[in-house]
Amino acid sequence: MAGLGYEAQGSTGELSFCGADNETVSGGPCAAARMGSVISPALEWLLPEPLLDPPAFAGFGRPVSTLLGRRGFRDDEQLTRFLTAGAGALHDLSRMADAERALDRIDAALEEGEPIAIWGDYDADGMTAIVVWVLALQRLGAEPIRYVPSRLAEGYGLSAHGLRGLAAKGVGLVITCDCGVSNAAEVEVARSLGIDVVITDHHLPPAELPRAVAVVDPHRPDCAYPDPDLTGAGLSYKLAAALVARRGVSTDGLAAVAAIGTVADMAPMTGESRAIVRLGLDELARTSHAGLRALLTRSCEAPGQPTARDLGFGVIPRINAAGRIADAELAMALLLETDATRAAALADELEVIHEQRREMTKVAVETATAMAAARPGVAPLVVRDDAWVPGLLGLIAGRLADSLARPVVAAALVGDEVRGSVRAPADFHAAASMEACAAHLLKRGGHAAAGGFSVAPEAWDAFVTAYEALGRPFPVTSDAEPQRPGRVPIDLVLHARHVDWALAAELERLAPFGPGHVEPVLAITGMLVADVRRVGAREAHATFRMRRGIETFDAIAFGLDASRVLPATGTELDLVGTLERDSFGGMPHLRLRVLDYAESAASPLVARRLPVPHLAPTG
Ligand SMILES: [Mn+2]
Repeated sequence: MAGLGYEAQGSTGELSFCGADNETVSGGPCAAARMGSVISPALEWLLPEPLLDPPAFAGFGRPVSTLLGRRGFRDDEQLTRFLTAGAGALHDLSRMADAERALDRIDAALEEGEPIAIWGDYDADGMTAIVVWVLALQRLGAEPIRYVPSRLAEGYGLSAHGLRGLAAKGVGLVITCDCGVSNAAEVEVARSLGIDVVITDHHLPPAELPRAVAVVDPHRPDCAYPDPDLTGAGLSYKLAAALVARRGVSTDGLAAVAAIGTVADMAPMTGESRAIVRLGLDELARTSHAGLRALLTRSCEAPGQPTARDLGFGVIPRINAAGRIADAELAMALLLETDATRAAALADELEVIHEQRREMTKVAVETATAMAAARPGVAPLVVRDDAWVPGLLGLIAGRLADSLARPVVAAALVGDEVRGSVRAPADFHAAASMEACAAHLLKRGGHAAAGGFSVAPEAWDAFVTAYEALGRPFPVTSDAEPQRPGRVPIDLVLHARHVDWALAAELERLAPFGPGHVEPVLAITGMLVADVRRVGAREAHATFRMRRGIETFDAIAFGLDASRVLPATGTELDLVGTLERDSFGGMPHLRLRVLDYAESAASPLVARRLPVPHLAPTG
């Protein structure tokens, strides 16, 4: 019965306007051109395709049913399986190549009391993967050494230096997580030192696998595992949970940590990763673990009910901050701390690091933005400042690439070499671009959207000349359309009167969101501006009090561009954003997190504006 809005009118009710088609109506071209002073959208609104015959799902009104139909759901059974994905959705490990061999070797080490080391990575996936293994092995009576390579001195993956140190400590077994599959040479070093290596990794393996005791990687061509999208932490969880289950020990609490790494590595929120995140969020909600509680208290909107969004925007940036500008050990120590007093102290320390990281990133992005402004149109663009720390290069390149919609390299002198991070839109292949300039580079690695490299300082100028000459798209054969900045795909177009708690509750049931299943974006029409004002430090945000009939409706735009014109009181305004429950200050109320807005007269929604939608009983 709920939700008779534009969506609910069905496709026949969706009007074409001004020659624009229904799928992609860009920035209100007709109305905006007509009226110069009218507030137009800042982004391009990609309106949803009308569904001829939207399916109906039990427990969902027509708007959300339509959305689910657009996302490919066909019947209640399929939808329920997706929404309730949990332990039952985890795949059996028997089809994972080498998993059995890996577990057998670890079992043997436990039997013998052989010293074990866990080798991970300095990002949130790598750190949480280590913690999952440590928690599991502690439950089985072992106290493994945890090893994160130095970002400055060693870099990503196994290193001969680190392996020698572990050998000196008597380590007989190294388990890698989130790395290792490309370390054939280092595995030979380990062998010569008498160390067995069990590799668990989710990166693409090279043609020739390392000669390790076991190489567990769902991307192995000979691996029949049904879901290759596990992250380093997710894969560690699968193996570690199987190991403790072999001995009849509880796996409780392992998914809580694995969920953090799974969200951090942007795993699709569809398959097994979705099940791990759902299990993990449940565990986090009821955890009494001191370290996790201390972290959640400082980083979640409602620490008793953490969401994937809390992980993405609160928990993970804090864990990553340790690995970027301080020491990964700080974050891992916190995730493993069982004493409340010590956990609070560690969490406070991490809080300071996190704040420093934010400030350093802000300053660096401002510098980089100024460099970019001096070179308009250059793409790919290379920026370098030797004051930047290596842990921030990826963030700087990413922010700049997003805001400019151009491929960007951010680089800095680190020790005796220049390191760079590439971030690129869809028409530019980062790994291929480095390949094309390989003659200038010392090291390189990455994939389509991101990569990293190092170059000798004396080769820097030649590299920049060659790299910026690549042009885009790259490779040139690519027919990918150059990415334009600022597009927002919209899931539902609704009249304000249909935005209510029932709709919010239906949308909440679809969480967790992530790649492959993004948080639904609504475009809402039918509201007048009661009051809009800039708020926050440096007036970075704007709050909207809207009027719909006799009711008010709140919205907030975080990080609203300073140049964006605010609408005057009484303006008819269409809002685009995500619906959220705001509990700040006690009484929970509905709020739209605004991505963009436009005066109704200039809004792309005029293409969908219908004759007054009458509320009539349906279904
Ligand atoms: Mn990873």
